[in-house]
Amino acid sequence: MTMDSDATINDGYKERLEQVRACIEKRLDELLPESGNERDLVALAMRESTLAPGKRMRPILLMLTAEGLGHDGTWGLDLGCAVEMIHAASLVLDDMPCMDNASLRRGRPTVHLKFGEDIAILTAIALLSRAFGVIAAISDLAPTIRTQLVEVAANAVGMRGLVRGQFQDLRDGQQSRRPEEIAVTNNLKTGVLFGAIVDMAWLISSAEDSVRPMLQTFAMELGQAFQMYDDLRDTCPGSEKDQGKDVGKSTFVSLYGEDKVRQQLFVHLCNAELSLRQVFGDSGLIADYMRMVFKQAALTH
Ligand code: GRG
Repeated sequence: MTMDSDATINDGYKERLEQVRACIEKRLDELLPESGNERDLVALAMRESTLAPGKRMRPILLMLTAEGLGHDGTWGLDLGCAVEMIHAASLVLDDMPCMDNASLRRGRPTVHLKFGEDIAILTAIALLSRAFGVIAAISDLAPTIRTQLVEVAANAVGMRGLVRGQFQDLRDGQQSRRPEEIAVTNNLKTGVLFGAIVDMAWLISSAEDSVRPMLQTFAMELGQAFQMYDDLRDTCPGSEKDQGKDVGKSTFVSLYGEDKVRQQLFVHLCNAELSLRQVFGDSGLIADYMRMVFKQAALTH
């Protein structure tokens, strides 16, 4: 995989990507409607935190994977939006004073700064329950599949995923950690949600059983790469979120330095692309998309 400009990306692919992105924005807007009451601060914060300009990487990945696996319906869109709400909830909590104490997210003041900590907590809980409600309400889907989708999402949020990853990061990240420990935490914080995304895509398509573990390998490699990218951004001025939040924390960047982390990131991306090829052959919309997202990680500053 090369991380050069997106001049290499086929125009048809770009157009498809923009269509997917536009569908996601529209559906999120529908799923989190304005309450019509300006005092309804939780509803407002749910909308603002989720609709704020994020990359939408998770719903895009879900829709592209489902499409690549042969799904031609609309289930991927609602699932993607549900995952984006879970992700938004995790960002609201992560930014709070008891965690990262951040002031900027997606280029805007964090939810607790704008609305207060009480509203931030309620917003995260409401987004999580909305996400599960959206999954459970997907119509025309076999009940056994729907139940599995709910289980996949629940595992990704709880003690097998985001919550455990965040707990490890908050408590163990203050001491020196072995590289294997950092990798486990990064997987829980970031890789497991990507794993849930590709598993959901697999569950709603009629792809063969054999591709499921390949998709998981792809997701875990992507998760490692993406958490490295996120850690590198911590020192990048001009980002859409706070810098310097990792000072004093044990991360791959503090352990190895930025240059080595960039090299490792590249290795994880190559591994991710290998797994993608095993599943999809050479037709690489997802690989193209990954290149676009990671292009910035190659920048020196
Ligand atoms: C109950 C959902 C829930 C979570 C509780 C707070 C928490 C546990 C977990 C947070 C874990 C965390 C902050 C992981 C980092 C994930 C990450 C790399 C975020 C940045 O993602 P981007 O760059 O953000 O895709 P945008 O804004 O573009 O969507």
